[in-house]
Amino acid sequence: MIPHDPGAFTQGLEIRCGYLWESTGIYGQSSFRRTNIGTGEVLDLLLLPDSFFAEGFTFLNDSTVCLLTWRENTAFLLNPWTMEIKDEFYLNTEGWGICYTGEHLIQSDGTAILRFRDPDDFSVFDSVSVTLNGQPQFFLNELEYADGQILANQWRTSRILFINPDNGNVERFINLNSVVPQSGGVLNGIAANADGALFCTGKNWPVTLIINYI
Ligand SMILES: [Ca+2]
Repeated sequence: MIPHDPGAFTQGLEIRCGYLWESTGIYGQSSFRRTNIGTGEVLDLLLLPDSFFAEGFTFLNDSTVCLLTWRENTAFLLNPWTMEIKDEFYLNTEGWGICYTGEHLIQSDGTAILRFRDPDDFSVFDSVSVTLNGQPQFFLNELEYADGQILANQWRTSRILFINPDNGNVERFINLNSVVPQSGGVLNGIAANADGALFCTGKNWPVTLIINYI
């Protein structure tokens, strides 16, 4: 495990270009951060205007990040190296989590539905309902795309679902209950690296856990 800023109300986590990137929520405190992947030290930070509550994010390429907001109907495009907002899309749902397959964006809104969006104009072209043994899985939150599967953290649980993007079936899940730190809030940050490690943190957690998920 590595240290994590306990003041960070984590909403999204992703590994890119050798750094661990994070978004945090709360009106007046919402941020996007570049952190040291080995120490958790915050190296750079963009603070959003007070009227926006940041949610999940994902990289579209090495120099473009798509960052959701919760109820502000806005998805920002920003440059993670200059921390400048470059553009924005209209978001017609609540924003919770988002990941990128390399071809399209997949977005959650707190329900059991995942929407597939075109990265060029953010339009929805498909969606799946996520089920486990036929039962809808609500509160899908922070997402990650790895090994052709969608990984989803289910809000208010320590479960990470492994979802088949073709049909929404949960193929398996892991539960981090036994390793979640005593202090802090819910699990809300999952980021996979290329070696099969999953970095997991949560709202105001003092640490980021590193687990093997394969
Ligand atoms: Ca993620």
